[in-house]
Amino acid sequence: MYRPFQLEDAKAYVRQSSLFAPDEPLEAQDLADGNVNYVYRVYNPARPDDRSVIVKQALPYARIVGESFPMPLDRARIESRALEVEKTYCPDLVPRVYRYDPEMALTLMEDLRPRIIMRAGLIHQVRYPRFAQDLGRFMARTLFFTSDLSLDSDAKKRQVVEFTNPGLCKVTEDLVFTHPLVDHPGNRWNPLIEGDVRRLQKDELLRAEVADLKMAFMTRAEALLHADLHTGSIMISEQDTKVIDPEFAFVGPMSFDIGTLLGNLALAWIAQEFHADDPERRRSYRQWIEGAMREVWETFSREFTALWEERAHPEWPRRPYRDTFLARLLQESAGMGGAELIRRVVGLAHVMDLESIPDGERRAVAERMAISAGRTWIMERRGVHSVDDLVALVRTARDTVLAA
Ligand code: SR1
Ligand code: MG
Repeated sequence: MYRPFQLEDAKAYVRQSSLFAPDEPLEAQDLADGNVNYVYRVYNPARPDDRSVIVKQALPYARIVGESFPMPLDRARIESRALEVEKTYCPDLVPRVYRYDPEMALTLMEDLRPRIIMRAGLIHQVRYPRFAQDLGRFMARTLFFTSDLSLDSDAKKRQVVEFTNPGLCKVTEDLVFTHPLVDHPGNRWNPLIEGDVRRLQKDELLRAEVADLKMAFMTRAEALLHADLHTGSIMISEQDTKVIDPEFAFVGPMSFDIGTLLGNLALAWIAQEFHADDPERRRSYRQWIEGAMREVWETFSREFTALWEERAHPEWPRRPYRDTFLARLLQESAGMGGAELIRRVVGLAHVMDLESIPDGERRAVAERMAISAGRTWIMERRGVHSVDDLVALVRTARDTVLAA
């Protein structure tokens, strides 16, 4: 029978898992810092660096909100299966799964220490030399090989069924696309930006564009998405990168993964206004983030193009259709990224990049930049032809807010 685990339950579970010797000493540590699940690390205190495992358990609700925010346990199945699929195409970029237990909605997986959550590194201006190429390749390969460009028509339809994830898709539909632009009790924001939020929520043209993006999210079964690909879903070091937490996975529009990632890099860029107090340090770190945004997209489009050229079903034409496809994909990614920028300021689930700015006035400045950049990424997306266009819109948002 399912029951939520406490620290001791996690230890006892691992003890009987045969991953450790019967007499091996074990300790457990609570690691949960995401929004939704329990996460424990169980380890041998005499050999903590090479004898450890992660116990991740889904709760029937979102951990940070409580029972008023139900979330299906089936997400543990979705996550373990998505990790298997991702491993097929990018074995070096995902954690190893040792066991999935459907009854306990629990997964035993590789402990990724000493890598850290990328968002924390970005806040402290850490540069990750492999990140952009790793994420560009991750998205190119997972999105290409799970799309109709690569899968047979019947296998693709079976994939849609297997990864039907209604509960978690609804969370995204609400939290990313619907709630931030209406008066919803789940929303929260810094009271100092009340006027900006109310203006945003009265913007009917913006609401129409976001409705169009939501329609794409809900109806376009293009490829198996990670579907929560923000910088909190990446564990990283200067040596390598792991993409974690694909519990929101479903078959949807590729632009959602690309846009979520670019939007979160833009949030990191904006938050440097206060995290990097020294102007030279700020300028140089922002330059690194801009380079990473560019390289993510360039690696993605180069590898995706090569796969299309060499591996796509012959039924799919190459050029000029491929060029049209990629141009549209970047524009729609801008829109998805814009929705992400806005919802992280106005919606239920905020991000540490901004939340860790202690002074409310200073945080409000960064939040206004995020709202303004998000709005222009959405409204002006049809004029976006490169990542430089997206960077330019973020810089304009910064300049406009600072000049006001
Ligand atoms: C209550 S869940 C809120 C958010 O956390 C996840 O990481 C997703 O981003 C979701 O929108
Ligand atoms: Mg997550």
